Amino acid sequence: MKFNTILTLVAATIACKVSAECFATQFGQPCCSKTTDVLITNERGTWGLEKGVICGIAPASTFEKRGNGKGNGKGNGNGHNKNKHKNEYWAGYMDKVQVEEFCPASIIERKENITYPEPFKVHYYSTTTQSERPMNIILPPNYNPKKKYPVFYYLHGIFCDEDTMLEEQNGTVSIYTNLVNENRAKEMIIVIPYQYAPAPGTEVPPNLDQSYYDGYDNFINDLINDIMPYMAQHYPIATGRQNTAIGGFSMGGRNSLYIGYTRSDLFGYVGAFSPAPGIFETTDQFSWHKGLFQPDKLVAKKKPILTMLSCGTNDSVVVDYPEQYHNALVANNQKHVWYTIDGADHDTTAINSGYYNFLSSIFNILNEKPHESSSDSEDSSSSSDSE
Ligand code: FER
Repeated sequence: MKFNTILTLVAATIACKVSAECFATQFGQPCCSKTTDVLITNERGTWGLEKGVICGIAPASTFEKRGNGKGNGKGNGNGHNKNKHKNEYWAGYMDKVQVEEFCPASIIERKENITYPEPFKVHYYSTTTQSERPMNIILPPNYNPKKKYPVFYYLHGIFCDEDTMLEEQNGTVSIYTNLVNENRAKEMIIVIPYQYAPAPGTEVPPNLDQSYYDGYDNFINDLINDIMPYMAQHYPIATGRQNTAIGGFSMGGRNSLYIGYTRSDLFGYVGAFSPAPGIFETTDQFSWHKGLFQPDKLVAKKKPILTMLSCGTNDSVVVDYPEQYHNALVANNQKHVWYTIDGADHDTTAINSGYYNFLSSIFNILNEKPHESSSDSEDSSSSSDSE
């Protein structure tokens, strides 16, 4: 990514460690070795923070095990989810996700016998920035304006723009189309906006400073108040959180978590691939971040149908921040899928992997029979809601 070329980065190790036994280890967390400062208390116990990782201080005296929240590991079994009540329909969805650590080369490469959709750029007026703004759209292969399609908002990294995710090596068009061709992803509209959306009068040159991150933090308003209404007005989109996904790489992953968990009423699927620092207040190797949630407030009002977090084990840019988010979700009893990509840095391998696993899991595809055609639309997604 451009980020790598702009900065000299200090390599750091990812803290994917296993620790000595205590109550915390059953939740995939280490025990605190020194600290007794309480970060969060929940029904599992009291938790502290050591070297950026949530650790267990003491178990709750009356602990009641819940049926979820384990959230770590690759491929979460294959529980069969019978559609009982509307509110429970999605309950086991995340258990059906089968993560594949690396996106296969055969899914990244373009094939001669397949027609790939051509992304195109539109401009919309943003009341948030009070300016015309660009965004790219990918319509499904065999697009039929009489159908209705779910929408995936895909967010780029820092110092990038609406074109970056369309660079061929990122696989945005090829992975999507190859998966649809194999009936392994639903037909959807993919929207790739420009994420730097400063409030009028607050624009600053790109830099590693909170004054610049503010323009990214404000993107939530541009997306919800300007882009989503634009999409509803101009394209045949299926509405509702069960038809709306948000995901992205690095700065885009951070914002997907932020937006998805702030507006869980609007987004049912959240993908954070190598998410950047800034969800919680912190100072990383580059700068101070004001934080978007208190650690114990990273909680969705409506349970996500799927939250997926990933990162390379050798990520030298966001280092262990993705793992911290995973830890916070565990501590907050927020079910999610978390996996690491062995040896990957802050790079295309990590992007391809996150995108591949997310695309092949969203919009209820895991409840469809294998090889069933996924392109039928009016009910290309269930009308049920998750809460
Ligand atoms: C940071 C480190 C990395 C940061 C952002 C990033 C907001 C994002 C990297 C990327 O998008 O590739 O401290 O601050």
